[in-house]
Amino acid sequence: MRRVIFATGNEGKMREIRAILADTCPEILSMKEAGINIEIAENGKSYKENALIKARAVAAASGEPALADDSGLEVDFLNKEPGIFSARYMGEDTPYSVKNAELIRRLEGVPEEKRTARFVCAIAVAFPDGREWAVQDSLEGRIGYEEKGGNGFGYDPIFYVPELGKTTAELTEEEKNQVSHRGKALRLMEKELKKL
Ligand code: ITT
Repeated sequence: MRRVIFATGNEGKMREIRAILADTCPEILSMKEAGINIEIAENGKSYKENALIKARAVAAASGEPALADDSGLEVDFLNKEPGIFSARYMGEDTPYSVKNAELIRRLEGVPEEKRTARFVCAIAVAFPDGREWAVQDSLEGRIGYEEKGGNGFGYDPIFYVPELGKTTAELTEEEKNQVSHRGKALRLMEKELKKL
């Protein structure tokens, strides 16, 4: 697929997506670049449903193929909160330094082995002719005790990957894309798109 619109308003996601898909999809437009300015109600019950809602809306509005990402952080000790509500947790406009501090506070006194968490990412594609599907993958980790690292975005500074001994905010973008939920899900989607 040479040209595709990526249905996201999140700049952090967009940067990663462009790097991950650089080889197979040279022309990836953000919604802004494609001149699409629509409000999309993310009222699905799962990451895949929400990703499909976003991709479908943008394919319909543009008449072009659209990809979308719906992702989130699941903290096991908090019954998988914030999950699909990760962007809206404590309010969409609340700075991540505040959201991250609150998650750390809610895990105060919780031992290492119970701090397990994962990043989940669903990627959906929708074509103007109605064909659509979604894939999903994840990255396992633990919630740290303080913010670490200045790369990435969102919850990256508190998401510690034991195998790497670093948070995802301490990884370079390339390192993160190799192991991340988004990297894995996008590569799964790439494989499916190549079959078309
Ligand atoms: P769009 O819907 O416009 O794509 P959004 O930020 O609202 O942007 P989501 O509804 O999918 O996207 O929410 C995902 C949230 O999960 C995101 O805002 C971050 O808080 C968090 N998240 C997802 N992937 C992440 C990552 O790689 N690193 C850090 N936080 C991540």
